[in-house]
Amino acid sequence: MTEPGNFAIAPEQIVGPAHVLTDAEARASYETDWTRRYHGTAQLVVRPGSTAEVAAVLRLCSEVSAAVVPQGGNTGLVGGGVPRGGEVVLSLTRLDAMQTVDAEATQVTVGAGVTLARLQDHVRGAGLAFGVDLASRGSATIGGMIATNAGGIHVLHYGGMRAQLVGIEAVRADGAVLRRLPGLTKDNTGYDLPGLIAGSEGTLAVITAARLKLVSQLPQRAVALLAVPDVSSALNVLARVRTLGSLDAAELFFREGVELVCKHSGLPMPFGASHACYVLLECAAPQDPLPDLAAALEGAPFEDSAMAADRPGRDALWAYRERHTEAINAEGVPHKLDVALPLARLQEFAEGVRARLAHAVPEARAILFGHAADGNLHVNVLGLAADDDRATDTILRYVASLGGSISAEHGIGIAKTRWLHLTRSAEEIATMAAVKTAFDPAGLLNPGVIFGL
Ligand code: 2HG
Ligand code: ZN
Repeated sequence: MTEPGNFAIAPEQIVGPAHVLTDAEARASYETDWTRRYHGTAQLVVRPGSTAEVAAVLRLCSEVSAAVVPQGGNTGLVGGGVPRGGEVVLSLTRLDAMQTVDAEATQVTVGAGVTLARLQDHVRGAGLAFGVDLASRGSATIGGMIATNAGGIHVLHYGGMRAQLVGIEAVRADGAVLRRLPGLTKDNTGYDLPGLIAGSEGTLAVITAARLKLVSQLPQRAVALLAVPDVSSALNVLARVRTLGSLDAAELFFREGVELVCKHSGLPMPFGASHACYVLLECAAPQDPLPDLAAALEGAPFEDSAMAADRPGRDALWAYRERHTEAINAEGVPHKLDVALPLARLQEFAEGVRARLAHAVPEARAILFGHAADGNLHVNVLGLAADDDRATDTILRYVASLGGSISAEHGIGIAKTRWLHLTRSAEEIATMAAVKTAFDPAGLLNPGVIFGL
């Protein structure tokens, strides 16, 4: 690691003194992740205001081999956006410009630091919508969401962030700018560099802007919250509704999570009795989807239900799902896993993972919730020290044995590097490492992330 004084010129000369944070108090919020599990000391926090400034700062760091951790809204959950110790944190939140929506192409170009909520408001004003949505929309930035190929609640309808990407502007560690933003939906000219940078978790290049695909607004919405006995019943319900074509979200959660949400939010339990499992379905269409949704659910295996078509009613049902993350955080520092299973193994996993944990790590308290249609479950584990990996090891080995993914939508970060080999072959890991070297031969961008130190 280099000392600040070793830079050829002071970073302040590039970004201005107000945007280089050196004292501990000013750096603090950039040095700890949202869960409080991951933290490290940054040499500096630098906040560039343009792509040219990003390039100049990266060149400066590259000259003295200073490692760089790119950071967006700092909502990542795998420790990939905070320093491990001594790096320069490059905060991209000032890159928050949004171009006028291109209504003909149904695309927009925005800076990496634009939050998802601002993008959603901006495109709504032009009568369009963005295909990705997630609970941390107020803070998560577009650059960070691309870097992690974020998923969220509408993946079943529109795909994840990579699927929304028409073009990208990103800066390599050596300061070279890769700019491809013309908005061509068809362009098979060599390798898909934007697609490769998406999901690379800040290890290949620093994203500065993106050209994004937009989708039609579907103004009529209906939400159903159903209490079901188990995951198999939830999937049965899902299958009935999926054929409607208007299904926009299908979320799954369980008794422990709902109880925690109610405890920390003061919300009443959703139904009179407590139930083992809940599935929340949202349909969206140009015309009111509620009658079709209700008809599709007739005879489905649920124990209780609530439906809403108006905005306050829908938000009230969504709260039971969206408040899981904050309720868990209020209870302690969680270990967060983000796995996907083939749908046919989801019921087996939901039961088996609890049984395995009870046996191997009895003090672990697991809360499961997630995106039913994607087979994506968030396994949050409370009750363990930050460096106690026993639950993670038990769960990820089980996931791999069932043919699942150890990292469905949050990335590997530094949290899961030890287990990368469970679902990627030695040849695949070597090929990924060669790609990393091609972009960043000195290994200065987000060292330790994906591959480990
Ligand atoms: C969600 O689906 C996010 O709400 C966060 O992916 C999941 O907190 C988590 O583990
Ligand atoms: Zn999720």
